[in-house]
Amino acid sequence: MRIDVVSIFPEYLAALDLSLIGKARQDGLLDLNVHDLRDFTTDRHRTVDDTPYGGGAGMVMKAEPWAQALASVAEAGNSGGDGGTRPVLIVPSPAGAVFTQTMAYELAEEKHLVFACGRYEGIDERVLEWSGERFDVRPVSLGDYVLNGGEVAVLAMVEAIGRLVPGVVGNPESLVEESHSDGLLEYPVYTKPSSWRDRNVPDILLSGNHGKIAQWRREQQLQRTAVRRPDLLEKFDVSQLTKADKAALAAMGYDVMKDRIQLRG
Ligand code: JEH
Repeated sequence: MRIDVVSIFPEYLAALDLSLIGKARQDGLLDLNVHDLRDFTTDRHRTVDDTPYGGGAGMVMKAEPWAQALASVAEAGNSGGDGGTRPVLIVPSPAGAVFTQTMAYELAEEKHLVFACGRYEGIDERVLEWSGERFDVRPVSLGDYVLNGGEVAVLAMVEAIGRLVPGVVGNPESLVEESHSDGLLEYPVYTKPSSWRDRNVPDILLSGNHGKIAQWRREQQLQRTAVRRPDLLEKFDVSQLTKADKAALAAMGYDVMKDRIQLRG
């Protein structure tokens, strides 16, 4: 997979040289390229921003440097020149659709992703319209809170997507287990020693009974999700529930209906 990131703070993306994603780059699984937007300006001051039409606080990123940068990376990724699928342009924005694991799975299948990191009050809207000719454009938000720019969102998204590219995560079994648990929170984990400051690891995990352990972990997932993220439980696909799951939910005060899970009373 080829990934291009355009930013006025390319050093911000240096963290992608580390850890799993850095290893995947060394192994040739991810071809990650970071570009400085200012390299695509033509004026002496390398200007990337200007005042907003209609007034208001702050500055807006100018269209032309973005058009130059995006045309350049679209070209770079089209070395085959086969006119095949368009690259996906991901534009982090507080006004985007919230980035989800489902999006990460879908984007991990793409050949070429381009990330456009805005700053200030964002990028001139015409850049997104114009980009539609070359890219499949996706305005995406990391979540409902305000950041100062797109870079932190890109670090998170590249990590979430990159780890799903075949070969990037060393143990693909962990990805399979993860996908089976999608939509539920994780179960709690423990390591040695089995007794630490008067706190013991749950006996079941020391029992060696793998069937019982799997059942306990699943119950923990359901319980945690019910308490911490009831919104997830109410959206959960009922057809994924086993008989034991339904019994555990009933014991927690949930009614399992034909198409959804609902808190009783
Ligand atoms: C932020 C790209 C480019 C700051 C404020 C405003 C909110 C009401 N999850 C995310 N949060 N923020 C970003 C993001 C992602 N992905 C993000 C960015 C850029 C992504 C520039 N900024 C800074 C920025 C305007 N306010 C947005 N409004 C709903 C709380 C008030 C106005 C725009 C851009």
